[in-house]
Amino acid sequence: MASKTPTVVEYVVNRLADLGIDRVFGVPGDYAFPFDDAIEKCSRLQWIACANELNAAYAADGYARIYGASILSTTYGVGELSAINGVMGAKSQRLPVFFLVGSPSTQIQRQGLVTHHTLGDGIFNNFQAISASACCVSTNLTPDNVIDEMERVIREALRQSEPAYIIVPMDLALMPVIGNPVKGSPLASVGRAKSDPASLDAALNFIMNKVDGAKQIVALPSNLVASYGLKDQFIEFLNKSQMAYATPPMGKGVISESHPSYLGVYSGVTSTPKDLKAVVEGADLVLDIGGLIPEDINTGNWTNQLNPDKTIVLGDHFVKLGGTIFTGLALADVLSGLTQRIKPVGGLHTTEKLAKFPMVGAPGDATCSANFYPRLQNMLRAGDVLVAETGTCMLYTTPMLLPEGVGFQAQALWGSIGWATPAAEGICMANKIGRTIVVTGDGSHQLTANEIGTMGRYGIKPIIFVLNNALYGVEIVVSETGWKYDDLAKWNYAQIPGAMGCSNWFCVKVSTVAELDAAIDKANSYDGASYIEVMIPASESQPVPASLQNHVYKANIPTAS
Ligand SMILES: Cc1ncc(C[n+]2csc(CCOP(=O)(O)OP(=O)(O)O)c2C)c(N)n1
Ligand SMILES: [Mg+2]
Repeated sequence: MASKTPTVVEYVVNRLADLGIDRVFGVPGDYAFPFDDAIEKCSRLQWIACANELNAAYAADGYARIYGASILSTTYGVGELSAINGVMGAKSQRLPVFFLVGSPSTQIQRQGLVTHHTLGDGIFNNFQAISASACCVSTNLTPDNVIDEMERVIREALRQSEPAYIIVPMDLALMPVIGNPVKGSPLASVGRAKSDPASLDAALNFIMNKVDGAKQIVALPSNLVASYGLKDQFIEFLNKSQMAYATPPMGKGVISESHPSYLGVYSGVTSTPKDLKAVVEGADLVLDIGGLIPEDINTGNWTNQLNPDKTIVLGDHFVKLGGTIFTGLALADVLSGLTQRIKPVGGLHTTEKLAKFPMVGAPGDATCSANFYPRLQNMLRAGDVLVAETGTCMLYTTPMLLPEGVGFQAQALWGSIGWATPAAEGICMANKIGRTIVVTGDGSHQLTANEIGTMGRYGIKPIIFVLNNALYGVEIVVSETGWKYDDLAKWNYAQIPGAMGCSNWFCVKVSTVAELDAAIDKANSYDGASYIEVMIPASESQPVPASLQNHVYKANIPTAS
């Protein structure tokens, strides 16, 4: 017996499930009920009921970082606009998030009826323009375009590695599709971009010519290597070439930090180890793999001084050195072409090595950053993903040497506080091999802490460290002390999971090193989620010198002399 023709929404969710995505993060709503129902009925997808749409978008961001793509579902207007900050963050990180939105029916639209979740102006496409601006591709689905459109949207989202906006009105959503449904394949076996063969050959010859003429070469892999699913391919390239490599902060965790060719974290004057800046910038040739983002945090406040005449950018669909540019290329093809052709190249070394943080702190000492981060580092093991929130914790985790097999996720470019807690939910659900360990400041956590209830509901087991300094501490570091707007409401953090219905969570507040050690021991052996509130002295947060702040803000107004 022929199977029933799927409706538009059934087709969409099943076509996306073909990619191997197994969760949908969202908040239901009336215009989106057709999507919500189709998702709940799809046996390959689990609906994750997030506390709000922003959390859902962050969770989808986290899931996509590990699996390679994800699904987010919201209602029209109020839902999608709440999600938009998180979807923009996913775009900045180059993550394919399929953003599903249900809208008022075309019957309502054609009659010009004024409905809820609109501005009362009879206009039904004004939010679409906003949501679509966070995506690289968007589509309005109908029964007769859905099959072609889904192929186009999936291909484009994966080709550009960015979110895709998919909207369908309630009435059309429930009509059967017209045409022959497509059965897709899992993400790992889907081809992404393709290269023009002649351009690829020319680019590879060009790069190899420069490589052969150089004695000291260093590679700088960016997070795009991870977004395009090229981690293993890059490791193959390293093993064959034995090329030295360093990661910019945004590339941290993409590639192993215990590989013999690993040099450290390259970010201008804030590079670790210190002499890495001179080593990278003194090399005959730099291979910038993925395209280093010249953003302030990623470059030690723009103190990177890479010589553009010695830096080949293996970018997103191009290769470039100075004015020589090859286009029509896929990064995957360039990397595999180089791996085939390259021979071992000369090594490059720093005098210092990226080392483990010294273990400091006597049992009776009060907890502080100096004794917390070595302990966090010490507990990491292969398979873990460390998720670091924007704030003071980024300053400590970026130079932290990660053991083999430990991933690292942060939102350095977009930098929207509150990201880490829901993102960790998505990461935890996609990370089937190890633990998800979150470190967040208290201020950031206050934005999205309600996602803890969702974590408890679905039984995931993250380890969460909330650093309680009762302050937006990093704001003081980059500004001044004394502003009341940096003081936080004093929450009893360790009570949050219990209040949110998380049963069997290990929750504790620690204020001494002995308590911290005991809490970490327990979390390491506990078969359940752990939530550890760590007291950090507010006095640690002190402003950096005015000269550095002027450099960071570029706000040094010249005075007439
Ligand atoms: C959505 C958003 N709002 C505001 C900011 C500005 N901001 C950046 S860091 C920060 C404070 C973070 O404080 P906390 O999480 O407590 O970390 P701490 O530095 O105290 O450890 C704020 C408010 C931001 N980056 N994103
Ligand atoms: Mg704080």
